[in-house]
Amino acid sequence: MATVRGATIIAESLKQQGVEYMFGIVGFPVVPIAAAAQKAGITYIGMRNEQAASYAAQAAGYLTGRPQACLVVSGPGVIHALSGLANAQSNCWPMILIGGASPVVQNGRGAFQEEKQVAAAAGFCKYAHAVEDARRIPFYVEQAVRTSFYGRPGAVYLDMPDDVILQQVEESDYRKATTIPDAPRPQAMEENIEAALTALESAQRPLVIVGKGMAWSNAENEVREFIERTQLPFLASPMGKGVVPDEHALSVGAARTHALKEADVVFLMGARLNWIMHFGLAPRFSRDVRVIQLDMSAEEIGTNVPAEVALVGDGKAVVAQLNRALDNRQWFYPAETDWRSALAAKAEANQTTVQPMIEDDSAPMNYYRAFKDIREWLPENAVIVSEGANTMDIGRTQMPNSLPRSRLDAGSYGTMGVGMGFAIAAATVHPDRPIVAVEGDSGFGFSGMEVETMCRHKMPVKIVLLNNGGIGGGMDELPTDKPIPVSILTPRARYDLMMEAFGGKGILVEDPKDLRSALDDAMAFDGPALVNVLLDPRAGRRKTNS
Ligand SMILES: Cc1ncc(C[n+]2csc(CCOP(=O)(O)OP(=O)(O)O)c2C)c(N)n1
Ligand SMILES: [Mg+2]
Repeated sequence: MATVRGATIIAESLKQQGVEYMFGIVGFPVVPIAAAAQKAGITYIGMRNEQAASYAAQAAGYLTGRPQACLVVSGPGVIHALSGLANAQSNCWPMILIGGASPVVQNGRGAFQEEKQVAAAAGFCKYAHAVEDARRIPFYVEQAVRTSFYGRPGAVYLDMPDDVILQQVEESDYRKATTIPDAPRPQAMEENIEAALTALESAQRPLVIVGKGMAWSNAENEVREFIERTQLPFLASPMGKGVVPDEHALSVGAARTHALKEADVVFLMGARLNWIMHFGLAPRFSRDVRVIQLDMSAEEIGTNVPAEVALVGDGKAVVAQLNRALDNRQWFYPAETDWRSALAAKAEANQTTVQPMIEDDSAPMNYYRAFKDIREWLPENAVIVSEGANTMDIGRTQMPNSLPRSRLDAGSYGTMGVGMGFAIAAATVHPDRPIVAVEGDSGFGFSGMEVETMCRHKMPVKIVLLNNGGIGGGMDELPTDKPIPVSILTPRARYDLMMEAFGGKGILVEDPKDLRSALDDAMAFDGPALVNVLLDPRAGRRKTNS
């Protein structure tokens, strides 16, 4: 009778449950798992830090629709990866972390890299469990993977002790689990569908907010149809961008502040009223705003603002219900209203404010001038990764998305250091699409070593680094007569040479007149490239120098 090792059972179970990608760092005791995963046909990407690996796994999960794996060693490896669990939970993205663990027989003895891993992970997970016997691996993998992406997605953790990884079991002694079907797509109550449309019809100043829940549920066709048919003004949450193209005529993203403040009825589609949406509260929202809320999770309904109508269900299924219900109504939001005119006027005024910065060709350049060239250069089907403070916030307004699931940023948890892992995940999942990471110099630094991973795997990621020499701003030179201010980094640091060190292409840009050709050279290069764009260290959202 043939025997099988625990490592092989976990690799084959993961593959069977739709795990195609594994990001990690090997060492004790997980080397056999990584090797078995490769043998089982899972793509294994060896990374340089577990944080970045755990960020990569969750982005791959969001992009593929099923959890993808992160594999880490016991003790410090698991602890580093907790950042990824927390970020995935906050973003509602699926991922499975597999942590190696000390052998069960050494528990409590002070084993090498021994840690209370299940307890540590549990606080940042939907599900965390230790596997105590190799014969139970198919059961635990099925339960973990299913929990990760059914309902509201999130992180799960499995603890794999060394002796379970190495355990040899008879093939006849364990049973494979069944393959988990796609996630259920529950519909909302019919009466609530009607109530939602009636509430929208009663609005003077309606606004649809499209969140990343709609991107996750692949609802782009349904949401686009709904917006077209109702003619409702909409804006997107940061990662809801592209579900409906940002440049759609009904987008009021360019008048975001005004739209949120003055709307009388808000239809929250797969978005949360958390800090990103100013909690739905005054003064950023109208004090008596009425809310229609669509969410996968019933627990989310009413957070911060009571919902007038609750649509609990899958984004794609529920918007399809709304579209069908529209067949019986002759209603759409009229073409000419005071609300539309006010939003258009506001958008135009906002554009007028930033136009001089866009057109300012002086060196060193400002953010808006840099984004002018980046925007014209960006291919329409690019996956845009972004992190930083100004870099990310200004970039959100200056780089439009026309496709769903094509913007990955610091997200609900506001995490710096996610960008390189996200870019590696995007390059792995979408080898046919351009991957562009627009990074602040601080944001890049958290996981900058991952450029080696990109070079080793010849991933054609294009990094555009907006280098102002600091966290939100820098200095012309480091002071020699006083302590270095807390947010200051090295002025004009040569991050481009980091990319060159590993065989990628690095380009330094000091004058805006050279930016476009540098971007073109980066795109033409067959491999990873980093364009290091030196910005005015005092550049900001508003012009600070004359
Ligand atoms: C893990 C983590 N640590 C620290 C922070 C605090 N933080 C917010 S933005 C930021 C960096 C902003 O600087 P940069 O990336 O250079 O962008 P800039 O605003 O300068 O364009 C930091 C460190 C964070 N959000 N996440
Ligand atoms: Mg900076």
